[in-house]
Amino acid sequence: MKRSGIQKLIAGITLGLTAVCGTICFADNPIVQTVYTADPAPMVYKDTLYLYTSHDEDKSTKYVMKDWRCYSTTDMVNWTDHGVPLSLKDFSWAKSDAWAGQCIERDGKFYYYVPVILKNGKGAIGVAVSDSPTGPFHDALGHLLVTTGKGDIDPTVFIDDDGQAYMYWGNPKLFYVKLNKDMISFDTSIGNKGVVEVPLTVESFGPGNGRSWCKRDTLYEEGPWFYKRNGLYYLVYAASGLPENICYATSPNATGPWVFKGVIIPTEGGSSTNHPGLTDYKGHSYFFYHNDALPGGGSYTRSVCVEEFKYNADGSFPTISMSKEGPVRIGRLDPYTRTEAETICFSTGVKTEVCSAGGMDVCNIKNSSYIKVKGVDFAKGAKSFKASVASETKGGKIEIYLDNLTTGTLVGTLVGTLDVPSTGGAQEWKEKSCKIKNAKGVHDLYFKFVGEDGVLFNFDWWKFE
Ligand code: FUB
Repeated sequence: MKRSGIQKLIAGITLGLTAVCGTICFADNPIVQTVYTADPAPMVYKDTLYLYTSHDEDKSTKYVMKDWRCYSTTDMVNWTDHGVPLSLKDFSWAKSDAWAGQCIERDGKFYYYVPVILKNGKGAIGVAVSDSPTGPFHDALGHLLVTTGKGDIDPTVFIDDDGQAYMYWGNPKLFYVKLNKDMISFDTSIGNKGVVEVPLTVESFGPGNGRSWCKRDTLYEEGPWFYKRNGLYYLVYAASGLPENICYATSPNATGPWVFKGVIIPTEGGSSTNHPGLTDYKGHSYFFYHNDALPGGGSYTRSVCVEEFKYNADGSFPTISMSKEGPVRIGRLDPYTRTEAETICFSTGVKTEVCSAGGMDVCNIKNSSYIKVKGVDFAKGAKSFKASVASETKGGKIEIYLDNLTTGTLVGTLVGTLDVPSTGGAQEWKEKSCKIKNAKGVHDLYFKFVGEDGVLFNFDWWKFE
């Protein structure tokens, strides 16, 4: 079809902008677009950054949360979906509310601390364990780890240099225990049967602003994130009533007293909660949080985002703003090794599911949905593309673009088209390939899915040759 003059003009401007600022910037935040995620908890293990999240159900109007999710990256822009490593069903004694948790490694085992509601309606913290960061996790105790009956949510765990592990948690109170080396029991010789309540003083957590849904003397609300950096302990937390912002306190000791330091992320957007998760990775500092940025987003349909930041010289935080761009890419993706289709920088219209061939696959693929993969290094050039696909319908096509989609006024480079036939079943996997032209150097890669109405096919992995 011939493009009109105005379309040509817009396309020209688009190309000009592309030349100036690289590729057209499709947002990279939120990190996950296939489900709503909240309460981020990053963990670096070996050379990979794992991200654990809670999960808001689609169209939710309450905190209806049944499982936790896991994602990983090595470049801070492309995230691989590892599915559901832990769910409420794994705790036979729990009833509901799979809220904010944190996973930590000790001696090659991974311990996932999570809050749940018990069958008697009270809250508690449980702990699950796995030999792999991506699970599956199983209930480590067969019963709860700790309960005070006073808002037992949002556990955060840190292992100090001397090997002592601490777990802080709570809303509206703040508690900690000193975990034993086994990570599934705690020192009962301190506090009240081992549980120490942190004094919520104005000096430690800032003066209450009267905005809380119930009366608070300080800004502390929930979602503590506890860690140490350069000998200084940090408690970063969701604060200031609803809608929340994120504040922090520091201390020279793991157990306080804490000194209030101010706001890091001001209130922004339409989610009434926020939740911090921090880590350093490959020499960069990252702040994870959640907001309402995905279409359909709100207080109960949240999405995890990330920003890179630099600590000030005295260890204090700069103010951090929420962005659509997220952090700068810190690696390149090698397209000549098998890449899971669920390794995604940004996508629209697709979902993921457990794959019969192992791991996850991308499903719910419909006409015009797409996946973007950022920073793909084709080096001297690719000649062909191979993918594992399955279709119980008529199938469709994968159009492979570099730098942009070609859609509306956007112009990318179409380097190949893979025909996906019916394979006889939604999990009947077949490898299909097509020729590739002009794919050299580093590019953002787009898979645009094309076909008739309805679900076209599923997509497990891909590779260029
Ligand atoms: O996601 C449910 C709850 O909302 C979390 O546990 C809190 O931190 C808040 O984000």
